[in-house]
Amino acid sequence: MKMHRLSLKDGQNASSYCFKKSVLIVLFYLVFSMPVYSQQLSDVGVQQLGSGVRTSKTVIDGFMDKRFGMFIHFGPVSLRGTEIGWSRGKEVPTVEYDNLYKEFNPVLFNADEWVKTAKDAGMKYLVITAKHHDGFCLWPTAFSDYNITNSPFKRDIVGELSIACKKQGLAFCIYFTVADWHDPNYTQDQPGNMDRFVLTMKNELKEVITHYKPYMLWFDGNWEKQWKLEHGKELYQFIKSIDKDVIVNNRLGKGDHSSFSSESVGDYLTPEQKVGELNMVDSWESCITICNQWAWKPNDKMKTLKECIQTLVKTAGGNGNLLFNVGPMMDGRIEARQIERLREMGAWLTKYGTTIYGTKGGPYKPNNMYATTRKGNLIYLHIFERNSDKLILPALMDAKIKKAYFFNGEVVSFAQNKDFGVLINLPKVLPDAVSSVIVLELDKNAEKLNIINN
Ligand code: H79
Repeated sequence: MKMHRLSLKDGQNASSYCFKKSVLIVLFYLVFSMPVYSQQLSDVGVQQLGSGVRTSKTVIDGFMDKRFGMFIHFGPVSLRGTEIGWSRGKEVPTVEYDNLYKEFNPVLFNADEWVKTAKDAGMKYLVITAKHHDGFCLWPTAFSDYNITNSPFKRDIVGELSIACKKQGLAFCIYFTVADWHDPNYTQDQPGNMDRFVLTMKNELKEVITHYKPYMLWFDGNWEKQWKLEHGKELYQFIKSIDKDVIVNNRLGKGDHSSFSSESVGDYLTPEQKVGELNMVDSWESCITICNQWAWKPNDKMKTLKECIQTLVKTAGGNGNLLFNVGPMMDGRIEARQIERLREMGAWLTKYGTTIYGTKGGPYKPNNMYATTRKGNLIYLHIFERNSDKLILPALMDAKIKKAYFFNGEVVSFAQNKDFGVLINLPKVLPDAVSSVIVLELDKNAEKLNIINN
C-alpha cells in the first residue's frame, strides 16, 4: 500500500524521503547479504543449477532434525519373495514378473498400521516405492496402465499412506526411480524416446506432487546411461516449479551417491547399505535394510536390536539421517518379527530420543567403540563396547568438561588433560546393553567445536 502511494504521488516531502532511504537501506542489505545466502544454499549441495530455485536451508535443516525414517519397498514382486526390479528376467522370468500385478491383492494392507509401526519405532518420515525399476505404479496414474487400478486390489496405496501419515504426524515421501525397465520408451534407446519418457515422468511427478503433497522425493536409477545430467537439471526445476519446498535426494543428477560433484543434482547425499562418513557440511541420509533384501523375502536374515540401534547412533553421530527399510509381505502386512524389532528401537528412542533427534553429529568421528552427538553445551557419548574399565578419548582442545553422568543421572568419574585427552572410568557393567549414553557437560557450546580426529 505505502509503496503504491509513494509511486503515485510526489516523492519530495520528508516522510517519503525517509521511506526512500529505508528502501535503499533494505536494498543495500539484500545485495550485500546475497553472497552469504548463496553460500548457505551451496552447502545444501544442489550443483549446476544456475539461477534456478533450490530447496531452502531451513527446509533441509528441518529434514535433518528428523534423523530417522521408514523406507518401504512394496509391489507385486512380493508374491514371489524375490528382489524388487532386479529379479525381473532373472529369478522370475520377465513375462511372469510383468503379469504378477494381475494377482496382486494385499487384502491385509492397512496404511494406518504401517504408519503406526513407523511412529512407534520413533520414525519421523516415511518413503514408499511409488514406482520402482519394474515400472509398476502403486497409485492410479492416468499416464500408464501398469498401475494398481488394474490389479485385483485396485486401492490407491500411495494415497492411503499419504492420508495416514498426515493423520499420525509423519512426513510423507515418495520413491520414484528414473529407470523404468518396463517402459519401451526407456528400454528401446531410439532417438526421441527418452524425450517421451521424460514427458511421462513429468506428468506422473506432477500428478503425485499435486495429489499427495510429498515432503520429499527419493529418486533412484540415475546411473543408467539413458539418464543424463540435463534430464536431472530439467526435472529438478520442474519439480520446484510445482512445489518449491519439496526436498529432492541427490539421485536426480549423475555421479556418486555419497559425495557431491559437478554432476550432482539434488539436496542431500544418499549412501546405500552403509553408514555415511561424518560430514558437517553436506546433508546426508543412509538407506539401510532391516534384513538383506529391499522387498520382502521369506526368512530373510534380520539385524539384531544392537545392530539396528548402533546403525542409527552411528548415523546420527556422523550428522546424518537413517532411512531404515522394510519390505511388507504379499498380504500387505509387515512381518511380526520386524514390527517387534522396530518397536524395540522405539522403546530405546523413547528413553534416548533427546540424544538423537535435533542433535548434530560429532565432535568425535563415530567408530566401533563409540559415537557422539551434541546439542547446546552437551556432548552425548554413546558407548557400544566395554573393552576395559576406562575409555580414553582424544582431548577436547577448545572446551572443558564440567560434569559427566550417565543418562539416568548416575555420576561418572573422569579426568581431562590437553596432552592425554579425556579418560572416563566405566562401571563393571554398562547400564544399557545396546548403547549406553554418558552426558558430557561442557563449559561452552559443543555445537561450535571443530571435528576431532580419533
Ligand atoms: O531400491 C533399492 C535398490 O533396488 C536400489 N536402490 C535401493 C534404495 C538399487 N538400485 N541399484 N542398486 C541398488 C545397486 C545395485 C545393487 C545390486 Fe543387487 C547388487 C544389484 C544386483 C546386485 C541389490 C542387491 C539389488 C539386488 C541385490
